[in-house]
Parts: sequence; structure tokens; C-alpha cells
Amino acid sequence: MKKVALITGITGQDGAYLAEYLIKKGYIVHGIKRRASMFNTERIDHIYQDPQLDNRNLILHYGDLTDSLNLTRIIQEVQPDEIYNLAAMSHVQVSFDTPEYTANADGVGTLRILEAIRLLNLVEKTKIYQASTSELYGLVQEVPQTEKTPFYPRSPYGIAKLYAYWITVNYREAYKLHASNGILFNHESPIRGETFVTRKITRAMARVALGMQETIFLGNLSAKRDWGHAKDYIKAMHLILQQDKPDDYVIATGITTSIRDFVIMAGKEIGLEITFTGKGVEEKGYISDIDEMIFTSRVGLENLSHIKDRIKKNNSGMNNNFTPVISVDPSYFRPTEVDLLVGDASKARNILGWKPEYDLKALISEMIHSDIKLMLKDAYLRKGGYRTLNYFE
Ligand code: NDP
Ligand code: GDR
Repeated sequence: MKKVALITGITGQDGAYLAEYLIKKGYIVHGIKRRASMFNTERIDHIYQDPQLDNRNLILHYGDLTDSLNLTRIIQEVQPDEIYNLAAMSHVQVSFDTPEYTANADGVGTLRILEAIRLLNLVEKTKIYQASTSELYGLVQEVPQTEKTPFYPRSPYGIAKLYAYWITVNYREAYKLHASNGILFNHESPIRGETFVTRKITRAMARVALGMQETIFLGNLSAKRDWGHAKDYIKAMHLILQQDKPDDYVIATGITTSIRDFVIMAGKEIGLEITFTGKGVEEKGYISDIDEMIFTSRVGLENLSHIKDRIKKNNSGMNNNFTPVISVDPSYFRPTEVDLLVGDASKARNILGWKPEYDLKALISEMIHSDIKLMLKDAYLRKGGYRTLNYFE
């Protein structure tokens, strides 16, 4: 008998990687996707199967974490062995603008799933993974953070996820559900949402290299994050549900890096040296040098001259009169910031046997090369006269 998994948030970064991973392991994967006015399945199109096919191993259901009746019906129909609750309004800054919705989807949404398992008498059968987060630590009380570090969330998102964390623990203790939290630190990939800082940087840096954009506007450059690759982290999710006992685990690399250093590393990956100058909102980054061999092999010879011109201008600029590649826009500052996150994943290493394969350099390399390809495709289409797909032209 094939195992059956249900993934909420299957159209997101982690959902897509996890679905692919579980299908390769022989699972039948069901996913919940939201109805949208346009296609929103780009990340899973490569594994999509038409409903007319027999013996599908990927089946999608319309649904929403804010709709208990819908969730309960889907869980009853699917009778899953494993549920991965990955759906969430996952953007920390946006949660300050949509706090009530975030509480409903990210907090109460988890309760709806747990309660459905209980009401449907699936407690013995169905294991559940809850996508908890390092945002629970917020204003960190200890460095590095472990499963025992007290929580101090700093955003409506973090606080909604705090409820979800504890309700998962409570259902485990009260009803003996196999319910576990993965406390995952930031994890990224070439399919990371475009408004999270890493992808925003790699995407924009690719555009800068190709001469399609001059400046990238960012918020707090000094915040530090422990970044891993989503491909490594979804493996931990699966391992957590294969344990005899449910439990909570920190999943992290143990290395923390500032946004500023991420920018420098992303530049280096394509042969650009980025230097920062100034402080606070006046801080700027500029391209100060180029490794022509690296740039030519990774971006292309045809783009070399515009970068060299830019460097020449920057270096001859009087009074720092250069075109910045990085500039600070305070509108990206958060009302309450999480300054530093770094996790200690010893428990996961010892009990699950989990350790990441990617380091930050390899992650950045994969992201920026994928974004260069994407932007080259865009540039090619523009050159051919296909500027945008405009239905009104
Ligand atoms: P994404 O933002 O890429 O994906 C979120 C998914 O949730 C999407 O499929 C989205 O659908 C779906 N979704 C959002 N709201 C609802 C709703 N009300 N009902 C049903 N589905 C909904 O997130 P990630 O893949 O990066 O993260 C997965 C989970 O892990 C999230 O819960 C996130 O909070 C958590 N997490 C992520 C970390 C990270 O660094 N990536 C770290 C720690 C935790 P749609 O495509 O339609 O928008
Ligand atoms: P985070 O990720 O808030 O950690 O949440 P994000 O990439 O949005 O921010 C990381 C840090 O970068 C700073 N920053 C910027 N952030 C964004 N988005 N855009 C900018 O222009 C910018 N400039 C600086 C932020 O202030 C912050 O300090 C992610 C999400 O995936 C959550 O769902 C998940 O729970 C946590 O990671 C762990």
C-alpha cells in the first residue's frame, strides 16, 4: 500500500519541493491549493497530472486554511497517513498590514486541521507536521537558539505561529496525536517567493548584471539570518514524521550572515565586487571592481562593457557621486525587527540524522544562476518584441 500524504501550501516553495520528494519516495500526494483568478501552480506544473489520468500520484483540491468545513471534508476524503501543514501567509512584513487574516490562517488554521483529525477519528492513523518557524524566537533570548530557548515573537506572523506551535503541542499531549513542530530557520531556493530578501537580491543582481536595472532598494542591511536550502529542509520535515514519537525540532545550518554580506556574496558569485559606504539610511553599495573571467563565464561577454563603464564612472566619481547598486529604502523597515537568528540543530542531527548538504555559497550560486537564466529569457523575449503579455494591446 502506498502512503498517502496531504500537503497544505503545495503551491508554495516548500510544498513544491516536498511534493516532488514524496512522489519520488512512492507516496500518493494530495495538495490543497487556493482558488485564484489566474494559474498559481507554476511551482508544481512539472509534476501536475491531468484529472483524467488513472492512478495519479498527485491530486489537487481547492481549499483554504480559513475554511474548516472544506478542510474537514478534504481530510475525510483523503484519509491521509501524513499531513504537512505548510500553508500560511508567510511574509513577516505583510503580516503587519494583515494581522487579523494572518492570525486566522496561520494560527487558527492549524487548529482547524488538528480538530478535523480528532473529529474524524484519525488520531491513530494520521501524523501531522506543523511548519513552525525561527520567527518564534524574535527578540532572541539566547544565542544560538535551540528547542529550549524561550520564545519572544516580534510580528503578527510570529505570534500567529506561536499559537499554532502551542496548539500542536497541546493536541499531542491532550489527545496523543502524532503532531510535531519543525522549527525551521530561513530556507531559500531558486523558487523562493520574489519578495523575500534573498530572492529579491539574486533576482535584482541578475538584472543589474544584464544591464536591466541599476539599483536595488532594500531595508535593514544589518539583520542576520541563518539561511539554508529548502531542498535540505523538506527532507527534515519528512524525517520528523517517520519517528516513532512526535517531537519538536530546530532545523538550521548554525551559521548566520547579514543581508549586507549576502549582497557581497551574491556579487562575488558573478565576479562583481560590491563595496558599502555610509551609515543607516544613507548607506549605499556600489560595484567597485570586476573579475572579468568570472563575469564573462557566468553572465556573458556581451554584458561586460556596461559594467566596466559603470565601475569607471563610480571610481572617478567626486564626493561619492556614483550610481549605487544598493540603496536603503526605509519603507522596508519593520515596526519591530528580528535582528539576529542562528539555530542549533544538534537534536535533529542526533535523533533524525539530518544535516544540510548545501552551504550558503552553494545556495547563492544556485539562486543567482537560475535568476540569470530567467532574466536572459526575459531579455530575449523583449528583444523579439514580446515586452509583456498584454491582453489589451
Ligand atoms: P510560501 O509563501 O512560498 O507558500 C505558502 C503556501 O501557503 C502557498 O502555497 C500559499 O498559496 C499557501 N497559502 C497561503 N495562505 C493560505 C490559505 N489561507 N489557505 C490555503 N493556503 C494558503 O511559503 P514557504 O513555502 O516558504 O513556507 C512554507 C511554510 O513554512 C509556511 O507556513 C511558512 O510560514 C513556514 N516557514 C517558512 C520558512 C522559510 O524560510 N521558507 C521558515 C520557517 C517556516 P498561494 O500559492 O496561493 O499563495
Ligand atoms: P523573514 O524573511 O522575515 O526572516 O521571514 P525576509 O527575507 O522577508 O527578511 C529577512 C530579513 O531581511 C531584512 N530585509 C528585507 N526583507 C525583505 N523581505 N525585503 C527587503 O527589501 C529587505 N531588506 C532587508 C528584513 O528586515 C529581515 O530582517 C522568512 C519567511 O519565510 C517566514 O515565513 C519564515 O518563518 C522566516 O523566514 C523564518
